[in-house]
Amino acid sequence: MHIAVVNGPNLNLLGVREPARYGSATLADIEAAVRERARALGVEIGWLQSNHEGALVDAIQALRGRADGALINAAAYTHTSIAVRDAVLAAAVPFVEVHLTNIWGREEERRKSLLADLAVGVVAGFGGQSYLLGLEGLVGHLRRTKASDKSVEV
Ligand code: CA2
Repeated sequence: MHIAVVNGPNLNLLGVREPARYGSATLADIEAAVRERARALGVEIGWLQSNHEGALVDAIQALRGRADGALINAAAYTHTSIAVRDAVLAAAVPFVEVHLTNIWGREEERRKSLLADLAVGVVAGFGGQSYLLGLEGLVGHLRRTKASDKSVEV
């Protein structure tokens, strides 16, 4: 099973700036923890971070038929990008939306997500652990739904 992890703008600054809000873990620390949990779950991980909306759109489009599922933290594009939403719709890959912070407890402009209604689920507010919780939830969901797909394949 292949899971793609897609990270949006400024997440490359984690651990370097604003540790009081986003924690002291770097994105590389979170990646290492996700890869370790993925090994334990027996799934493969692809990892991407970009500060560019078009690069994220390209990467999300390319998931179609290649990834079984995705974890997406589109960062600020979560709240603004219809282009990222359209790419997620086109990719048609089950995904969990993850956030380090509880976006509904923050400023008004961060309280809406243009992706959440398309997601299998959303995990927000647990720092880097949101990614691990999202991964476990997503893999469980995919294993349950793939198992039920097989039961109708006769
Ligand atoms: O809580 C999250 O995961 C966010 O997606 C993080 C985004 C923010 O724009 C979203 O509203 C919620 C920010 C990514 C990291 O931005 C940094 C900015 C300065 C220093 C360090 C990180």
